[in-house]
Amino acid sequence: MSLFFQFNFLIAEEKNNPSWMAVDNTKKQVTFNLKAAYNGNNGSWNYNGFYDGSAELVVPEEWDVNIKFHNPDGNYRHSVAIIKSFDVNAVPEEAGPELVAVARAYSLGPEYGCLSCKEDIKFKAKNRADYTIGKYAVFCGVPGHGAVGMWLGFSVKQGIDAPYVIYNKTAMDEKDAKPLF
Ligand SMILES: [Cu+2]
Repeated sequence: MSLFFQFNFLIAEEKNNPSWMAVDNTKKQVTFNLKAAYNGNNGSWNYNGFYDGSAELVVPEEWDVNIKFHNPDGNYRHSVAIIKSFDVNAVPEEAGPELVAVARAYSLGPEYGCLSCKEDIKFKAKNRADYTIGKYAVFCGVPGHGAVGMWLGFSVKQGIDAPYVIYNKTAMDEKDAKPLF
């Protein structure tokens, strides 16, 4: 491990337990309540007020994950799809099931999204044999949404015993309303 990596690790990894995360350590289950269009941040294209990877959800490998997705908006469709991480200069324009990187980790028809809808998205935090780096994104698959920032980081990690969330406030505009902590 390089010194640079260690330094980065020390400044970046503040572990948070937000109000929208519920953990059952015995059952190895974590629930994330993700509300699309939580506030006006990023033109309302956000989850719980976060966008552009300003929150990263970190889950131990083999845990059961339930993303309780809620889009209260009746005007803009939104969705959730766990896709591979990407270069921020080459964000996918949309995401259908073919881009989903973790089995069953997507809402119904992620490239279409839904209006005024709720869905439980249940899956196991697993890395595929052909993709072991553990870095993903919670991505709104509706065309144009993820590309303008409607995504959060998502990581599957070995060697941790509880889920947590990392905030990266520098990814947000200082004029933004507070996200849900
Ligand atoms: Cu969206």
